[in-house]
Amino acid sequence: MRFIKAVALAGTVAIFTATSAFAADVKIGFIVKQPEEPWFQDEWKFADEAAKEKGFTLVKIGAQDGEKVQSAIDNLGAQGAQGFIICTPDVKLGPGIVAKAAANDLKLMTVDDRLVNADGSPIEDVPHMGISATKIGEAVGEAIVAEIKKRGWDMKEVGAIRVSYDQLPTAVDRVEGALSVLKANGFPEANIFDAPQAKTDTEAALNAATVVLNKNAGIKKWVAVGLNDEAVLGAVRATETVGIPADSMIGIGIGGADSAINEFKKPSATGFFGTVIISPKRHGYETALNMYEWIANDKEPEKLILTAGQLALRDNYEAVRKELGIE
Ligand code: FCA
Repeated sequence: MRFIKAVALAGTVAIFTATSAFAADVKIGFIVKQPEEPWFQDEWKFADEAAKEKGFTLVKIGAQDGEKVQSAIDNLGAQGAQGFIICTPDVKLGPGIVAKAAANDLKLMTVDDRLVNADGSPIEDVPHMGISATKIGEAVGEAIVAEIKKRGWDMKEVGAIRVSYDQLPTAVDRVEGALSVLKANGFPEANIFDAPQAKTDTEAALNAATVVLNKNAGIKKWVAVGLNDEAVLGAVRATETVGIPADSMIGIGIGGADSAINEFKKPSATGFFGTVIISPKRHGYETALNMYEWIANDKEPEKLILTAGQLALRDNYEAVRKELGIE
């Protein structure tokens, strides 16, 4: 009896050691297209939490173009990683990324921006976590319409800046979601102006929105939509530059990371009226955890997870963040 107990105990210890040794061997890459953007820093922060919790190594890499993506994947392969999560700088790199991952024997998941095939259709085989873009866009549109009504504006006199990045499907879904609600509420289509940004950051959006404002100097009241907070912030900065006061602008972003929070912290309100907060915790922690489970326990992640968002304004963003567990 004593012998059996001893053997059982030794077995337990052996299994325990084997599992923890294995966790330490797991290496997961987390590649993002814009490492300087607060959203991606938050994703990394929450992915780090998963790494700490499970005991695996997380390798964070910024890759702003296709070449950097290729070398990042090769690098992960050479380091002995088993898988990676990526938000690609260009969704059209899809087939190339899939091939590179396979060549390096790396499991692949995507986050935020879904890879597409040569014909533009999504690569459905690669597990993806994105935001429910149309719905979140609609929430932006509803909040803008509510504020237009509250301010008693005549929609015929209002212009809408559509800060656009149409090569990215989730960006199209987000802005079209917002604009569909505006149009359904009587916003004239002729007052919607496209401001194509060269990159998904504030500076590019500022440049694009400035062109629209200068071309339509007769319009004195504006609203703005875009794929993220940076896009809308660019439009807000553009209105400030041309002298449109804060109370004549309603910009609502998507994100809720520091870009938006810093704006809400300013002593007086700007044209950045609100944001739909999305969850970097789900996109960072959960994707990293799912990848770990795939590698360590052969548990395949769901092919498609779409996360929700919640509107936050200057006066309630702290409560909303707390509610979402991202404080
Ligand atoms: C895209 C945008 C990011 C963020 C993310 C969820 O990647 O570029 O700003 O909104 O989707």
